[in-house]
Amino acid sequence: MFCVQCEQTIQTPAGNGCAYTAGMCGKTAEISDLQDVLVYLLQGVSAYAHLARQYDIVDAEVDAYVPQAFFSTLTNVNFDAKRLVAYTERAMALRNRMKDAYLAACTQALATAETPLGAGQFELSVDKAAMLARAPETMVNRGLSEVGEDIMGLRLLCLYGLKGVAAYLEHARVLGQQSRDLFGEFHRIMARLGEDPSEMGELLELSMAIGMVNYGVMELLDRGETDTFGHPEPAKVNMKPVAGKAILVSGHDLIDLQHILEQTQGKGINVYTHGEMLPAHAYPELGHKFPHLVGNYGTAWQHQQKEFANFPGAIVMTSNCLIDPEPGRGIEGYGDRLFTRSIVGWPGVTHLEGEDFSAVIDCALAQEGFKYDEIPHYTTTGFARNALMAAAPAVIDQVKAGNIKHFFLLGGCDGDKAERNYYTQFAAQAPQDTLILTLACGKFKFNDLEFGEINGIPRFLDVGQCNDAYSAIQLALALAEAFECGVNDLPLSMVLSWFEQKAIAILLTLLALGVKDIRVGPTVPAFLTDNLVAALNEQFGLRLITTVEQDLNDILAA
Ligand code: FS2
Ligand code: SF4
Repeated sequence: MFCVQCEQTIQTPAGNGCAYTAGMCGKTAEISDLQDVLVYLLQGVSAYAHLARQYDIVDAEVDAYVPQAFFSTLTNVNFDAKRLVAYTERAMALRNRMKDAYLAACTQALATAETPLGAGQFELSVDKAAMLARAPETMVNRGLSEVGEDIMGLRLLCLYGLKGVAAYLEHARVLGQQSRDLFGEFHRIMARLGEDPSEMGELLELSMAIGMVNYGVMELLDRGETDTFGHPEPAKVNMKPVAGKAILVSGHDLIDLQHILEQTQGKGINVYTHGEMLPAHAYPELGHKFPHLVGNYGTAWQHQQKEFANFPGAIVMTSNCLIDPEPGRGIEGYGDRLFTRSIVGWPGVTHLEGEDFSAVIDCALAQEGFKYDEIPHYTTTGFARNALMAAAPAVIDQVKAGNIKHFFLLGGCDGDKAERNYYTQFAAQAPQDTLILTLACGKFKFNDLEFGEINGIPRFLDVGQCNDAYSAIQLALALAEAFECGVNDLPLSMVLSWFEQKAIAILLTLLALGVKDIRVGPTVPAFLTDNLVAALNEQFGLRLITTVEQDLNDILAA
């Protein structure tokens, strides 16, 4: 196995990456190897999907399938060998279908068919043993000794960034939003990565193309969410439980939450959000419509083993981040109360397809539920695009009057490392005449603090999930227009926290849009070499966080 895609990857002086019997996330060597074979084969599917587009052959099932199956290999998504083998079988069938369609079109046009290099030529009789036997040739760091660490680092930046794009393509697809052009660009890049490109210039171009395709996909997803559930309106969310039977919904797929809310109406069950689902409270067709969506339970993903063990009801994981539901170490397992959806999987945990959540409801009714109300504690969420635009004129007035001096976007993932307390301290120490925008699960590091207001404008603005980076970008563009300057000239600083591959995709989007001087933490991605970090610093001003005091001083002095 070799995997270096997330922030908690193993780092040693001898080399970075999870490379032995299991990763820090609990992914075994077997699962990692199966995922490598799946990804390589998917690159081959994209190779033929890309070639077939020359003849205007577009297969909607292939367009949907490649990102969906690729998403299953993202950190903390799918640990189930059986399902990974099944995804690979399907990928092989679709690769052959695309190849046949392309070859037939070439024959008809009397043209010579191209043979894609690398992944496009991969043949496999799909079963687990055969996949494991072929895994070494598909490992994500294949060819390292020929190309060196800098080129490998750029390949991995592209591969992992594109994996984040795949996740957002799938989230948009389940809301009925698909784009032929964006799928086409996705296949082009996926196919090229399967050919193991080795030129630094080309890989840098590909990374910027990934950033731009991700911008389009986040826009698509924003449309899917706002068309389906309305535009978020800021909502106060109780972060403490109330008495009664309970269902907890985690992950990013709002449509699952809607189904659950509809099907639990009048059944005496309270529904709670968890982690990245928190912003759902702000959507008119979710939080505003269903009073039995009573609040949020718990914090970010890395605390789920304790929080889920103590949750006296059923738990639904709609997307990442999932970790072992039978942890031991004195923590009671909850695998029998856990349900996975979409591409999420854990062996032995019930996986639900379709729109019927009666198994979840039955499970919740059989559990004890919360015995009493805890004293409420609130956070506010829902400052997405429309709410931010509505507030923009007042914000601009306060900037002009000198009452708002700076904006911080303190967004991204949460995680286990103690160094992540930087983000709590940064939020707490940001001067009173500054606004803090946040998004994604990193907000749980500070969304229980009191920030107050500046002349009626809340100092703390929770924009939403990670993909709502799209909303934050729209605000930055609107402010730049209002002040007749570039985004980089605004008193706006981005201090991001990364954990998994969606954060890589968003970072590439910001870089591709020309945003400079972004700070990232708690560490630099382990696949980026010192040379690459230096190059990104030179070109984009990208830098690692230092101390809160130093960074605040530097930012505010600039
Ligand atoms: Fe948090 Fe995990 Fe949103 Fe990430 S719940 S680290 O997937 O995408 O952020
Ligand atoms: Fe290691 Fe992260 Fe890969 Fe898991 S996802 S194996 S922790 S690098």
